[in-house]
Amino acid sequence: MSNPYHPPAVGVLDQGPELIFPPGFLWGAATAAYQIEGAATEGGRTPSIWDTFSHTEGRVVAGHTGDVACDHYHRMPSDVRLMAELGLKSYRFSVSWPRVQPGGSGPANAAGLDFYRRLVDELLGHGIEPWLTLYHWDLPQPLEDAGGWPARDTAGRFAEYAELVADALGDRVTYWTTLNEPWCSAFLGYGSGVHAPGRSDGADAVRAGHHLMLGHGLAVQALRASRPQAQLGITVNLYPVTPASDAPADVDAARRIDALANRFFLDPVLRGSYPTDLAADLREVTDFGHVRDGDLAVISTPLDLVGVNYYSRHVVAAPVEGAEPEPYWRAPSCWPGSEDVRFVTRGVPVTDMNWEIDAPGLTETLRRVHEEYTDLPLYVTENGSAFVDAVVDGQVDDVDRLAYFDAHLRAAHEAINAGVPLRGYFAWSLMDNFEWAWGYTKRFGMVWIDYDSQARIPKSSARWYAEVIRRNGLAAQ
Ligand code: IFM
Repeated sequence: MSNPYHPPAVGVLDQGPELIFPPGFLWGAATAAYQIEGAATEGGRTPSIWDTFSHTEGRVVAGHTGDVACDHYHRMPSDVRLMAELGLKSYRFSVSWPRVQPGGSGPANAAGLDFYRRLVDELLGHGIEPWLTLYHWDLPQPLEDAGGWPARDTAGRFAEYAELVADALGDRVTYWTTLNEPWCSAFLGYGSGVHAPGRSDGADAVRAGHHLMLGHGLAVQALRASRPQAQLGITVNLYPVTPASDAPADVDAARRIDALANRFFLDPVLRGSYPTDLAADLREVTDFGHVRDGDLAVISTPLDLVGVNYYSRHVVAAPVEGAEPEPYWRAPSCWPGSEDVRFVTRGVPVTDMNWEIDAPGLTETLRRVHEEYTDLPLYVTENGSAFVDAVVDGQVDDVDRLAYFDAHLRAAHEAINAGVPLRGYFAWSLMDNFEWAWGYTKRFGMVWIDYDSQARIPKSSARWYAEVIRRNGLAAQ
């Protein structure tokens, strides 16, 4: 039986002078609560790990915090009007756990839920499909104090929180994703410590990854029970991983990084097992004693969709003597058990994050998920780029970002042509925002934010994207 929520993706493409996407393709843009809302202490909200982290000296560039961010909490109605002007069909946002359940336990906070009720009602009133993410990294601080994601109890707490949100918003939200990018929460948060809560222990990172997925599975079960009509999924950040050469040592380095970056999450969620090579690679780090009987059945609870976030490719090689350690997400501590793998820079154009631009990698990634893992509908739940923008005569002409989107949409279209049931695409991000450890120094938005005046200026990419949405496709090249 065809699924009424996901229009068909294959066999309906116009092959004429334009690249036309399937009817009903869900064109959207995404944000996350801590990155845009501000109002950190209003309406009963309590601190999350990102409040603590960003207020700790030396953790975030220039000491930036999300205290005010884009002030979206106060400007939400006009932000939704802007989305409507751009013609967005959907808006992907995240709910702030410490706003709706202060402290991470106990009853819901009516004022917090009310903000999201109003947001959803505004969206629906403008014909924009709300897409709700339950967890985009803002763990309530008391849950971190009790052990954080390395502690099993956090998974159960997450499911309770999911139920509170479902009770309040389940009557008006169809699309739900549980976690955003559990790799980042686990490996940047507990492995390298460059993200909140800033801990650095390989075994904890692996435990965190498992408990995040356990929380995901428990939340899916709770949501399914209370909202049988909801469309449920998870968002994972995936990378094609390519060996720098066909030398066996480079091929093995690529296998190890692929296991940690991709298969660590895809296999449990979509196959109900951990990859056997991963356990062998990690034997010095953990014995996986934290995995209990029944966990993998919970983690692989059936879904309705899979969200893929795509930004770049990893090219890896075996170590060379005396090589310099890599920065940020290439730091060895992000990759427990693969500390000696080297990430190779190919000299291709990069974004302001220094991430290599590799649009074919999106096609490859979507095809892999579909061909190796699942027939479920796929959505690109994030794709985008940071570049240095400037306001000139009141305009922001972000040609590099526009070209990035254009190339990646062509790659997405190619995946559809290859048979991938891709049903939507969400640009990251609707607006410039708090880019985690980089604070406000990196701009990913289609809409410029003036952080002094909070003025919004749609950039060239926003106007271009509005036209893509209007025509449901791109001009042929
Ligand atoms: O800003 C982040 C987002 O929160 C998660 N995915 C990657 C984006 C760019 O780094």
